[in-house]
Amino acid sequence: MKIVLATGNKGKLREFKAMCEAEVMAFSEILGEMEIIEDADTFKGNALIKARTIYEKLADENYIVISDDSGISVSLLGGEPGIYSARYAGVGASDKENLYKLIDALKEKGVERTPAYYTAAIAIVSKYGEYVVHGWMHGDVIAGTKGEKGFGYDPMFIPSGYDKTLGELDDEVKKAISHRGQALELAKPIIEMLQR
Ligand code: ITT
Repeated sequence: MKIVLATGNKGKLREFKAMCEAEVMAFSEILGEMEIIEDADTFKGNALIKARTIYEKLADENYIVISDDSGISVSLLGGEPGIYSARYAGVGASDKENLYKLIDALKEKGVERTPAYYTAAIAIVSKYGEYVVHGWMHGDVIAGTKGEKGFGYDPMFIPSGYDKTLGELDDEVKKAISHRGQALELAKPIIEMLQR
Protein backbone atom coordinates (compact mmCIF):
# COMPACT_ATOMS: atom_id res chain seq x y z
CA MET A 1 0.00 0.00 0.00
CA LYS A 2 1.35 3.41 -0.97
CA ILE A 3 0.64 6.53 1.09
CA VAL A 4 -0.45 9.66 -0.76
CA LEU A 5 -0.92 13.04 0.91
CA ALA A 6 -3.95 14.98 -0.31
CA THR A 7 -2.44 18.39 0.27
CA GLY A 8 -0.96 21.13 -1.87
CA ASN A 9 0.37 23.07 1.14
CA LYS A 10 4.18 22.93 1.11
CA GLY A 11 4.48 23.59 4.86
CA LYS A 12 2.18 20.66 5.68
CA LEU A 13 3.99 18.42 3.18
CA ARG A 14 7.37 19.19 4.73
CA GLU A 15 6.05 18.41 8.21
CA PHE A 16 4.34 15.17 7.15
CA LYS A 17 7.47 13.98 5.36
CA ALA A 18 9.54 14.69 8.50
CA MET A 19 7.05 12.99 10.83
CA CYS A 20 6.15 9.83 8.84
CA GLU A 21 8.46 6.83 9.03
CA ALA A 22 6.83 5.33 5.92
CA GLU A 23 7.44 6.84 2.48
CA VAL A 24 4.78 9.39 1.54
CA MET A 25 4.20 11.30 -1.67
CA ALA A 26 2.16 14.34 -2.61
CA PHE A 27 -0.88 13.72 -4.80
CA SER A 28 0.49 16.24 -7.30
CA GLU A 29 3.39 13.87 -8.07
CA ILE A 30 0.83 11.45 -9.56
CA LEU A 31 -2.16 13.56 -10.55
CA GLY A 32 -0.65 16.99 -11.10
CA GLU A 33 -2.04 20.15 -9.51
CA MET A 34 -5.75 20.16 -8.74
CA GLU A 35 -8.20 22.51 -7.00
CA ILE A 36 -10.50 20.86 -4.45
CA ILE A 37 -13.58 22.76 -3.23
CA GLU A 38 -13.59 22.61 0.58
CA ASP A 39 -17.19 23.57 1.38
CA ALA A 40 -17.88 21.63 4.58
CA ASP A 41 -18.44 23.53 7.84
CA THR A 42 -16.00 21.53 9.98
CA PHE A 43 -12.30 20.60 9.83
CA LYS A 44 -13.40 16.96 9.76
CA GLY A 45 -15.77 17.52 6.83
CA ASN A 46 -13.15 19.34 4.77
CA ALA A 47 -10.46 16.74 5.55
CA LEU A 48 -12.81 14.01 4.31
CA ILE A 49 -13.65 15.95 1.12
CA LYS A 50 -9.92 16.24 0.28
CA ALA A 51 -9.01 12.62 1.04
CA ARG A 52 -12.09 11.19 -0.75
CA THR A 53 -11.51 13.35 -3.84
CA ILE A 54 -7.90 12.22 -4.24
CA TYR A 55 -8.72 8.56 -3.46
CA GLU A 56 -11.42 8.59 -6.16
CA LYS A 57 -9.13 10.29 -8.72
CA LEU A 58 -6.35 7.78 -8.07
CA ALA A 59 -8.85 4.95 -8.71
CA ASP A 60 -6.42 2.36 -7.34
CA GLU A 61 -7.09 0.22 -4.25
CA ASN A 62 -3.39 0.08 -3.47
CA TYR A 63 -3.36 3.65 -2.18
CA ILE A 64 -3.99 5.00 1.31
CA VAL A 65 -4.83 8.71 1.08
CA ILE A 66 -4.17 11.05 4.00
CA SER A 67 -5.40 14.65 4.19
CA ASP A 68 -5.07 17.43 6.75
CA ASP A 69 -7.54 20.22 7.31
CA SER A 70 -6.30 22.68 9.87
CA GLY A 71 -6.46 26.23 11.14
CA ILE A 72 -6.06 28.63 13.99
CA SER A 73 -8.87 29.86 16.27
CA VAL A 74 -8.70 33.00 18.40
CA SER A 75 -11.16 33.03 21.32
CA LEU A 76 -11.33 36.85 21.42
CA LEU A 77 -12.47 36.81 17.77
CA GLY A 78 -15.20 34.21 18.40
CA GLY A 79 -13.02 31.39 17.04
CA GLU A 80 -11.97 33.18 13.84
CA PRO A 81 -10.40 32.43 11.43
CA GLY A 82 -10.96 28.69 12.25
CA ILE A 83 -11.90 26.67 9.18
CA TYR A 84 -11.40 29.82 7.09
CA SER A 85 -7.70 30.16 8.05
CA ALA A 86 -6.43 29.55 4.49
CA ARG A 87 -8.75 32.23 3.03
CA TYR A 88 -8.98 34.69 5.95
CA ALA A 89 -7.71 37.59 3.81
CA GLY A 90 -9.79 36.38 0.82
CA VAL A 91 -9.86 33.44 -1.59
CA GLY A 92 -6.37 32.84 -2.96
CA ALA A 93 -4.71 34.92 -0.21
CA SER A 94 -1.08 34.12 0.62
CA ASP A 95 0.09 32.89 4.04
CA LYS A 96 1.58 36.35 4.68
CA GLU A 97 -1.67 38.17 3.81
CA ASN A 98 -3.63 35.89 6.17
CA LEU A 99 -1.03 36.35 8.92
CA TYR A 100 -1.14 40.16 8.70
CA LYS A 101 -4.94 40.18 8.54
CA LEU A 102 -4.99 38.34 11.88
CA ILE A 103 -2.40 40.72 13.35
CA ASP A 104 -4.58 43.66 12.22
CA ALA A 105 -7.65 42.05 13.82
CA LEU A 106 -5.79 41.82 17.16
CA LYS A 107 -4.61 45.42 16.84
CA GLU A 108 -8.20 46.54 16.19
CA LYS A 109 -9.20 44.86 19.44
CA GLY A 110 -6.32 46.64 21.18
CA VAL A 111 -4.57 43.48 22.40
CA GLU A 112 -0.88 42.59 22.26
CA ARG A 113 -1.38 38.93 23.18
CA THR A 114 -4.45 36.67 23.53
CA PRO A 115 -5.26 32.91 23.75
CA ALA A 116 -5.58 30.87 20.56
CA TYR A 117 -5.31 27.27 19.42
CA TYR A 118 -4.55 25.29 16.30
CA THR A 119 -6.72 22.35 15.20
CA ALA A 120 -5.80 19.63 12.73
CA ALA A 121 -8.19 16.98 11.40
CA ILE A 122 -6.44 14.16 9.57
CA ALA A 123 -8.61 11.97 7.32
CA ILE A 124 -7.48 8.55 6.10
CA VAL A 125 -9.28 6.95 3.16
CA SER A 126 -8.49 3.48 1.81
CA LYS A 127 -10.31 0.45 0.44
CA TYR A 128 -11.06 -0.55 4.05
CA GLY A 129 -13.01 2.65 4.79
CA GLU A 130 -12.60 6.11 6.24
CA TYR A 131 -11.13 7.38 9.51
CA VAL A 132 -10.70 10.86 11.00
CA VAL A 133 -8.57 11.89 13.98
CA HIS A 134 -7.92 15.32 15.52
CA GLY A 135 -5.09 17.11 17.30
CA TRP A 136 -4.85 20.51 19.02
CA MET A 137 -2.13 22.90 20.17
CA HIS A 138 -2.99 25.68 22.62
CA GLY A 139 -1.10 28.91 23.23
CA ASP A 140 -1.29 32.65 22.54
CA VAL A 141 -1.15 34.82 19.44
CA ILE A 142 0.71 38.14 19.48
CA ALA A 143 -0.01 41.29 17.46
CA GLY A 144 3.26 40.99 15.53
CA THR A 145 5.70 38.42 14.16
CA LYS A 146 8.88 36.87 15.53
CA GLY A 147 11.07 34.45 13.59
CA GLU A 148 10.83 32.90 10.15
CA LYS A 149 10.50 29.18 10.87
CA GLY A 150 7.39 27.09 10.31
CA PHE A 151 4.72 28.46 7.97
CA GLY A 152 1.36 30.21 8.00
CA TYR A 153 0.50 31.77 11.36
CA ASP A 154 3.55 30.29 13.15
CA PRO A 155 5.52 33.58 13.54
CA MET A 156 2.67 35.00 15.69
CA PHE A 157 1.91 31.86 17.77
CA ILE A 158 3.51 31.14 21.17
CA PRO A 159 2.72 27.58 22.34
CA SER A 160 1.71 27.12 26.00
CA GLY A 161 4.78 26.51 28.16
CA TYR A 162 7.15 28.40 25.81
CA ASP A 163 8.22 32.03 25.58
CA LYS A 164 9.03 32.03 21.87
CA THR A 165 6.89 31.86 18.74
CA LEU A 166 6.86 28.84 16.41
CA GLY A 167 8.70 31.15 14.03
CA GLU A 168 11.63 31.06 16.48
CA LEU A 169 11.38 27.52 17.89
CA ASP A 170 13.08 24.57 16.14
CA ASP A 171 11.11 22.28 13.84
CA GLU A 172 11.73 19.44 16.31
CA VAL A 173 9.83 21.34 19.04
CA LYS A 174 6.85 21.96 16.77
CA LYS A 175 6.89 18.33 15.65
CA ALA A 176 6.62 17.14 19.27
CA ILE A 177 3.78 19.43 20.37
CA SER A 178 1.85 20.48 17.27
CA HIS A 179 -1.79 19.85 16.42
CA ARG A 180 -0.53 17.96 13.34
CA GLY A 181 1.94 15.91 15.38
CA GLN A 182 -0.77 14.99 17.92
CA ALA A 183 -3.23 13.97 15.20
CA LEU A 184 -0.57 11.97 13.37
CA GLU A 185 0.23 10.01 16.55
CA LEU A 186 -3.41 8.87 16.55
CA ALA A 187 -3.35 8.22 12.81
CA LYS A 188 -0.19 6.09 12.83
CA PRO A 189 -1.70 2.91 14.35
CA ILE A 190 -4.60 3.15 11.87
CA ILE A 191 -2.21 3.54 8.92
CA GLU A 192 -0.10 0.61 10.17
CA MET A 193 -3.23 -1.54 10.51
CA LEU A 194 -4.33 -0.67 6.95
CA GLN A 195 -0.89 -1.59 5.58
CA ARG A 196 -0.89 -5.10 7.07
P1 ITT B 1 -4.52 21.85 1.57
O1 ITT B 1 -6.02 22.05 1.68
O2 ITT B 1 -4.06 21.61 0.18
O3 ITT B 1 -4.01 20.84 2.54
P2 ITT B 1 -4.44 24.54 2.66
O4 ITT B 1 -3.33 25.49 2.94
O5 ITT B 1 -5.59 25.04 1.83
O6 ITT B 1 -3.80 23.23 1.98
P3 ITT B 1 -6.24 24.23 4.91
O7 ITT B 1 -7.45 24.47 4.08
O8 ITT B 1 -6.27 23.10 5.90
O9 ITT B 1 -4.94 23.97 4.01
O10 ITT B 1 -5.87 25.59 5.65
C1 ITT B 1 -5.00 25.61 6.71
C2 ITT B 1 -4.47 27.00 6.95
O11 ITT B 1 -4.27 27.15 8.36
C3 ITT B 1 -3.12 27.14 6.28
O12 ITT B 1 -3.24 27.89 5.11
C4 ITT B 1 -2.28 27.86 7.32
O13 ITT B 1 -2.37 29.23 7.07
C5 ITT B 1 -2.97 27.55 8.65
N1 ITT B 1 -2.25 26.50 9.36
C6 ITT B 1 -2.60 25.19 9.53
N2 ITT B 1 -1.66 24.51 10.20
C7 ITT B 1 -0.69 25.40 10.46
C8 ITT B 1 0.55 25.31 11.10
O14 ITT B 1 1.01 24.16 11.57
N3 ITT B 1 1.30 26.41 11.19
C9 ITT B 1 0.86 27.59 10.69
N4 ITT B 1 -0.28 27.77 10.04
C10 ITT B 1 -1.07 26.68 9.93
